[in-house]
Amino acid sequence: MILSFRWYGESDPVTLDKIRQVPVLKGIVSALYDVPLGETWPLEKIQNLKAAVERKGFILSAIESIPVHENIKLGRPDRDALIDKYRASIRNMGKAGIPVLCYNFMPVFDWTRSNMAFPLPDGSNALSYDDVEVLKMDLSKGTKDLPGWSASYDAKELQALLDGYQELSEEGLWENLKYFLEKTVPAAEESNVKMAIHPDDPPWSIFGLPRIIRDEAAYDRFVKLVDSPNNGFSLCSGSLGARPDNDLPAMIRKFGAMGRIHFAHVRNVRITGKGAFHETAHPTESGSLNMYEIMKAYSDTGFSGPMRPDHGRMIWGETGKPGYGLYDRALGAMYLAGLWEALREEKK
Ligand SMILES: [Mn+2]
Repeated sequence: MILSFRWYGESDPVTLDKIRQVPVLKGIVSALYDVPLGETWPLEKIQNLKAAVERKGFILSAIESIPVHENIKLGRPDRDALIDKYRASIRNMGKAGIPVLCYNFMPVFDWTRSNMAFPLPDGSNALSYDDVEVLKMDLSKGTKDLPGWSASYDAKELQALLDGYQELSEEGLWENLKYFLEKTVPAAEESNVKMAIHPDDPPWSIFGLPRIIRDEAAYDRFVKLVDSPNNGFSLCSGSLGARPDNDLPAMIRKFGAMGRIHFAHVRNVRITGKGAFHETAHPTESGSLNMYEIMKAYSDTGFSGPMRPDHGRMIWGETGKPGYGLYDRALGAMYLAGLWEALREEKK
């Protein structure tokens, strides 16, 4: 297992110099943030990113993410041209020797929350989600007023997307995902890149949009879409764990044994009601998930890919990108490293 940390590039206030003072971290997970959506990632830029990470003593263990253009998800006429560019990005990743590509297939909204600074009893704050609050959000002005939403669609663009997905439905989205994978997985195979889809977050439909990568049944279906070891998962415990019916240790054992888990996001979450949860510190006692059993499942299945603490709380007065401060993620990394060391020692 390569314990890793997400870094948002040179403009991230959480610098590589800070990250390298967390003693257990070996890998960095990052992306190019200046390539327009839909364009091919240039080899030279990927190599420069890799060199910047390696200069500080890390390996670039995964790319998270190369975004998938909405027109690919919607199956619009220009999708073939867009997929060709995506394939070229995968080949360039392969040439640069980067082994894992995290991506997602969530329509319009990536991860979604109702409160970016939900107060916890200890005085820290974390991201939270509640279906009731999300239903009250006003989409009539586009995305600009939504919490944590950076890309912007104006009212007309957003409505066109919502209508497009309404018409497409869940089955249509599955078909378009299969189409995308049939074209990209062969490029990943040739390039020695493992494609790793991130689950939807939250793992259920929001705003009437189809969201399909949400539970074990979806994972079963996904691995069969294109039956290749290069077609696998970024298994995110915090995303999938917002559904009490997802048995995470069982899913890790099942898909880990199949060699389909290529990247692990490990964090805890507390379920507070139906369609409601908030993020927490990483330890088991902080939330609803048994982190020991999750880590034991990874250890027992011989997981060797990158793993990272996921979103952290904001603690000690830190401000910055919600979920991506330094302090609580560093605590999370230490906790995961401790569990891992104990599990490895027990095996000896
Ligand atoms: Mn995640």
